[in-house]
Amino acid sequence: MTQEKYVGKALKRTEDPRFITGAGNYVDDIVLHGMVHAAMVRSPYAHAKIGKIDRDGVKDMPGVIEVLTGEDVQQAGIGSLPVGWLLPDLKTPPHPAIAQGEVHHVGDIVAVVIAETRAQAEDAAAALDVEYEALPGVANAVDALKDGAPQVHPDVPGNRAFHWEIGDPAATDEAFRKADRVVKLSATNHRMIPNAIEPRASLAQFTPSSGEYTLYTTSQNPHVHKLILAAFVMNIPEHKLRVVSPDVGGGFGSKIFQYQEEAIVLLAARLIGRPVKWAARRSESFVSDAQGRDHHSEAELAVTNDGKLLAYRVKTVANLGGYQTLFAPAVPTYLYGTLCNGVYKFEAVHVEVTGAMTNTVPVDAYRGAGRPEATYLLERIVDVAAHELNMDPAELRRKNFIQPDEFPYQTPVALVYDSGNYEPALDQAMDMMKYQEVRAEQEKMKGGKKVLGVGLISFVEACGLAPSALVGQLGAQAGQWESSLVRVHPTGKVELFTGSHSHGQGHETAFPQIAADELQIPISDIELIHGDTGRMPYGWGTYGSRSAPVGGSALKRALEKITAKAKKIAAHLLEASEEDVEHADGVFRIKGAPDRSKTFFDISLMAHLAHNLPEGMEPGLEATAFYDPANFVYPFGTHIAVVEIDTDTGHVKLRNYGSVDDCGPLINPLIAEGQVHGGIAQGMGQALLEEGVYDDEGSLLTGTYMEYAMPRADDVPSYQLGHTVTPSPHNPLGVKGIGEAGTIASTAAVANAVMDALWHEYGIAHLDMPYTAEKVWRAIQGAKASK
Ligand code: MCN
Repeated sequence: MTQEKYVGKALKRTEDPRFITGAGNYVDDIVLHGMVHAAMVRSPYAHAKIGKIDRDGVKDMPGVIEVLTGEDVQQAGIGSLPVGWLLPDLKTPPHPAIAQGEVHHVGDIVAVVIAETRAQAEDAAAALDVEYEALPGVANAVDALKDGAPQVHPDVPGNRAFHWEIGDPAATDEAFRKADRVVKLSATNHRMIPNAIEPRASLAQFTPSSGEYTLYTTSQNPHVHKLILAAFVMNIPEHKLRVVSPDVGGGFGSKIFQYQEEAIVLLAARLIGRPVKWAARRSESFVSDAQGRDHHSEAELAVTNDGKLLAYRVKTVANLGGYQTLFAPAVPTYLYGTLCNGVYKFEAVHVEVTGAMTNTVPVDAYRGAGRPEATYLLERIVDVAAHELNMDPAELRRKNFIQPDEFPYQTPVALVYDSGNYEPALDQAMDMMKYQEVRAEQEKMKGGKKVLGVGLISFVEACGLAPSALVGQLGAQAGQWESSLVRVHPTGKVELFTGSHSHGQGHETAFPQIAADELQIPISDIELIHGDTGRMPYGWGTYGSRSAPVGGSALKRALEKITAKAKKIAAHLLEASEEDVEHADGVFRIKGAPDRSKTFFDISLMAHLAHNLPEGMEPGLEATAFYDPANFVYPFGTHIAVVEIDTDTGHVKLRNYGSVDDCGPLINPLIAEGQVHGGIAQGMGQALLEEGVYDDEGSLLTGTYMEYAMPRADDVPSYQLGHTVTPSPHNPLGVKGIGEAGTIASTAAVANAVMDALWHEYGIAHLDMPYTAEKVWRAIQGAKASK
């Protein structure tokens, strides 16, 4: 019987029935005996000194058990939440679990009320009287760096947390001297607020007899939570903390980091001696989940009149917010600056980034983390150049692509791209989207009530984070390998354990697909277990689209150990030499004598019964592997957006969207497409709708869905998706990540489409996102008035 192939098959996700029938098990679904509830008292001020906190005023309210403040955290020896990536001269202000003395952003925690029920805790939290002395605040990062700006933290002079650069400034100057033209772009990549379906939640339990804690929390990387919370925050031995992240309803980057609330429930559970749960209200998420993007950049592109891109120079100010969370310093530097080369063959690139503290919610990784910002800026300025040179944007790109025979390709900004072939993706996307016909239609519609814009971008991204030694040299306080344990039970049923975490990415389907092919058994015999540090070997979790290339590769290696041992057992049972045994068609059999075979069940059973094993072989069939990749992986592609703008109202409609992505061989095309679908919606949301807005001093003006516009189904068209396959040469599956590609590409594609329309119609070179009807209408009125 021929064994069914699973990798490459568009299987429906096996986890979905439990999600769509309400059978998921999320943190807030967990109820423990004696559990009580925590409600956070959050600062309404962006910057203020904390005065008297009247705990006694609420202690007699119904159900109230305890009120904790910064003093309690200090007395309990709870450490500051650490930063996990160091840069030279990085200034890192302390980040206590509960603010001590001063608050630094709206939503900073000043006290916590623990009560019998959630309602009682929230009522008392609302009633708690806290005195504040307001201090001047600053929200805009460029303003924060100006002389005389309000000082956010005393130990970060001038609010300048770091200055970082990459690339060769002299070589860049030299290339600029050769240019016929310097194209300039001053652009803001505005603040994004993450909105996973499931708000963050944490539940802590403390067992006094053993001194052990269990933390159920909405994490993308429970092992990292365990390491940091145990070793740096709670100051307890790591083996005394078990972190469980059961079903998690989306993260998009915002659930990578350790948050104040996690330390608070751990401390409260110990002090009170009962399990303590906190679950965010959506309005809390707006002021407490780490936010995204928020750059202001000045970019310059050196070009020749015939369309050669010579060099690129970027100066960026990155807003870090009121504290630095786990990856904050890495996002606008190593994840952003190193990607500024894009898909082009530049002679030189130079990027400078200044990180500024402000009185806003902290900024950290948000799907794509630095790479959407780099792609947006570069692909926007390449379009401005195309417009100035009067060249077709597709042709300008094609002319400057790194060529397929130039890989591995050393860029001027540190990265070595592993493999790529950019032109076929561009061609396929142009064909699929009928690019030339749309351009003709655009000409036809010129001057009408509705006008068209076409946005085309070609991108590359670095994901599958990555060699531990390299990221260590660059400042990461973490390893970047992944582990997998494969446990075969006597009956041949298999459990896969991974340090990766699935919170919407479909690992429970895709990982068993890899295993079913390697073991040649039905996929229904295999189950993936993840998200519990008490059950699996160490791992570094899910972010930077690393689960398939790094976690999947660790799994492949562990599976290979299983099949190697199984083959030895089969040879022994068949009384043949190992070289004469092949693993094919779902059995281990003697080459040339297919009737002499052993099934996976026969072997699993014998491995456990151990009645007849090769001499010296240990019983059991279980293997662990650790995989540390040799490089990042570099997915790429071309995305094309077509927008229609109503010139009377300024309303922008995304009419068509097509993408051709290359993430190497697809493990599960349905899942990969789903990832691209969600990613496109997230990226177009930034271009057209979403914007986190603060007033000058740091009050959040977009703290609810009334002001913060998330994309809805009727904002997006039906996408057209295609792919090319260029394997990564350095991992055993050849796969590259796909989890962020849609978001990395689509913001730039949609932005270019809007600006393409406004350039063709009115000669407007650039507007900052989001392209709301009002903004577009005003720009059109301005352009008409100045004609
Ligand atoms: N895959 C595949 N073939 C490939 C590559 C990947 O079939 N060549 C599949 C993988 O098997 C996996 C999925 O695609 O099931 C995504 O894999 P990968 O690109 O490795 O990304 P991760 O699983 O590491 O997910 C992380 C990535 C990131 S960084 C963010 S942010 C993000 C994203 O995934 N957050 C998400 N996608 C999300 N999707 C949902 N629903 N929710 C989130 O919070």
